[in-house]
Amino acid sequence: MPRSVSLATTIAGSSLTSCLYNASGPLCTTSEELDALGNSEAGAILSKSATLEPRAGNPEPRYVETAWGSINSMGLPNEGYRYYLEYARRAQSFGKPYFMSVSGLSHDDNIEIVRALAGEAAISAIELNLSCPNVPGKPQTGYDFEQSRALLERIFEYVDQPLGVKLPPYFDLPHFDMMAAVLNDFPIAFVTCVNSIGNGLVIDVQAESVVIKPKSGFGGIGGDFIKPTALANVRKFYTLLREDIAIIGCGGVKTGEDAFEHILCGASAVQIGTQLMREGVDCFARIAGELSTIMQAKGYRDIDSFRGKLKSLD
Ligand code: RRO
Repeated sequence: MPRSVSLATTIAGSSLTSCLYNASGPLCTTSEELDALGNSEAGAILSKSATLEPRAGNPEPRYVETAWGSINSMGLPNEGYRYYLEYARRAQSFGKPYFMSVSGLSHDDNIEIVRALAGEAAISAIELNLSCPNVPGKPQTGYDFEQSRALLERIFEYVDQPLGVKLPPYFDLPHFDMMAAVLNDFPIAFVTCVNSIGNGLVIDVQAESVVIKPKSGFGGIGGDFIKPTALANVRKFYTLLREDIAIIGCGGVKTGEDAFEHILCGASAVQIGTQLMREGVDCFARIAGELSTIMQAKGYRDIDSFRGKLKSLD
């Protein structure tokens, strides 16, 4: 990385030496995977969305890579929140923030988990997942504005650490306004835009079949196709939310140029999902190098020099 360039950022009061880290989901479920993130150039460690109790998740095959990205219906496989709480102490040795993703199966579960995490200083922040598309029978909370408000009202009675939310992608402009009106009423530290585009379908023409087993083949779409949607969501929430709410971009980031685009739209940090699955933790150093080269060529010394400064044509 060119010396004159800094990729440092601050999220929820925590300093990150690199604005690039993992999306919750790929390669962050076991302590070995979390250690690998700790030893990599990722700016933070974010754990797999945790439920109250451990879950095996949906039947396999449940993740398939395609030429353009991925489809998944993992179904929230995770070790249960106690495991990720316990891991927080070990995470400290890496000298970078440790964020915990929480995705209780009910409002009560989410409350119970955030109450249990209270007082644990080694958890730098909580990313509350309002957007898992893959648990049969459980709608995505983020698409129900009243439910989102009701959950946040209860969560903020109990939560101790700074809290952000992981949102599903929105596609209709009034929906951005409606969700922003909810979020602006709470002391939210950050929003992560976006989760996978829910319930897509990938087909194997040779076999005349779907490619993943759960939910008749329907699953969350990640990768190249979701970048324009992710950028739109980052941009919209950057313009609609209070200034103190950081935006974290997630969706379609394979290169330094992709990360640059997210930051230009307003992202203070950028998460990597499908590409992390494909390439492993070396993606963080590679993308950091590419982003630094772009910044140096443009004369930007840090990400605040261009964050949010996307130009319009009018
Ligand atoms: O585990 C999953 O199936 C999953 C989750 Br929790 C999520 O938030 N997003 C996604 O694409 N898959």
